[in-house]
Amino acid sequence: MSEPAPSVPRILEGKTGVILGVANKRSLAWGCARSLADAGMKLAFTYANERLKAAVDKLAEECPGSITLPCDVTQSDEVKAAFETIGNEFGGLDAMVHAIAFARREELQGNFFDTSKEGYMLAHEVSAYSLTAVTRAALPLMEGREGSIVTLSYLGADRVVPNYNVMGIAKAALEASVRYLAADVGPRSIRVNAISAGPIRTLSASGVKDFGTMLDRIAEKAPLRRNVTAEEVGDTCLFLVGPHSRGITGTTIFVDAGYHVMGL
Ligand code: 1JT
Repeated sequence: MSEPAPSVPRILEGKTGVILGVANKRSLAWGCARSLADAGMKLAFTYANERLKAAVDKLAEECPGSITLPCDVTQSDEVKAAFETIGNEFGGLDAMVHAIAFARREELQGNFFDTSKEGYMLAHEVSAYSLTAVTRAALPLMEGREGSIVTLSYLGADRVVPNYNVMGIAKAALEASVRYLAADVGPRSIRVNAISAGPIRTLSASGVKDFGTMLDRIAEKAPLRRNVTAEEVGDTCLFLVGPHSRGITGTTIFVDAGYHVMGL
């Protein structure tokens, strides 16, 4: 059963949003969904394939008025259909949270120079290009509503993090996309930002070797001397979606206990 909803200000009452990338309760996408739903937002959840449907359906039950729908972001017809359904069900969109990334496990270890062309292309298609594809699809639904788009990144976009490899290149492309998209859609009063999250134990991270050791090293070095949680990422997402961030677009905000400011 779900915990009783914390009493937070319902600043997103009457607003609608779509969350792409929930896989399970630990997903950063779920942290974002919880924060937005607790603030009163009505949500649509997308899942990439039938294997994920049951889990997403179950989590969506915890969010009143929410819907779930299939959307493999590599299939333009599925993207089109998903946003058509959202338009019909919700009549418009105030927010979109893009929390999708993929790379083959063999590309997240060893030398970056061994990345295959196919592995490179796949990581970029799913993790970077998809933001542009779904932004284009969401635009007609956000017209005249001061929409906000949020995506998730990682420090590996800016620095060499051993083993992050092709995902670092894809996240750099994602963060550059955030800037170009922000410039494109800003004149329509739509904002686009990224959250660069510290590492968190999620399904994606479960395949990464020595992930636990990495979390411990980060907790020792970070100014706050700890790792971050999906709830903390979710609350920054709430800030970026809500009116308090109305002057912010095109940027990447770190939610990493301060780790990125350290030189050694
Ligand atoms: C993907 C995966 C994207 C893991 C990810 C990710 N963004 C952050 N992580 C966690 C992570 C992973 C590595 C790392 C540091 C953090 C898994 C595949 C799907 C895309 O390197 C030190 C490898």
